[in-house]
Amino acid sequence: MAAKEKRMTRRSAGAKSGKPLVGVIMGSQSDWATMRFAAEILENLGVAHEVRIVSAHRTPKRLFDYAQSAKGRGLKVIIAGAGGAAHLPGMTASLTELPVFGVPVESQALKGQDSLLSIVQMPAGIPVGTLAIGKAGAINAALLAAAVLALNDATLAKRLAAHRQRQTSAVADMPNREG
Ligand code: RP5
Repeated sequence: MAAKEKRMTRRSAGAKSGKPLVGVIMGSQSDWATMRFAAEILENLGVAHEVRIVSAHRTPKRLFDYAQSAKGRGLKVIIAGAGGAAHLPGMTASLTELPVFGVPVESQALKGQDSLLSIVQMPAGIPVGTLAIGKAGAINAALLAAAVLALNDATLAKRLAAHRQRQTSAVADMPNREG
């Protein structure tokens, strides 16, 4: 794929083969500010992943090519983030048998309510696992993708457990009254 298609591939040291297992796609460069949190979590957990801009309405051919080749290329899960009338996750899910997790990106006009409803209200038959709007959704999509992969990867399961443990340990017993 050409550089102009803004491809970014991240290989993680802990991944068995280095081949991407998770595809993180987004409708626009502007979505990166949100979707980078998904990539960050995958990076920290050592999950091999790739990051692409794939717009359902601006680059429909790219979307078809990406989704239809995803399984054959070895991807196991796709995380798709989009804002506005966010048809990207649903269209992606319609073109692949892989599990697709949708992240509603916060739009300016409606604060991501439009994105959320577009992604979550899939008619029966083509599921999209829909996360929260914005950063929390991006983080949780990555954690969910890792949890799916961890079902068949004991090393990753341990990393996920350690991640949770660090999160738990970081919660103080009492609030800092100065903060
Ligand atoms: C969607 O429209 C994208 O997912 C993005 O969230 C939104 C706005 O895109 P830009 O106008 O910033 O490219 O396609």
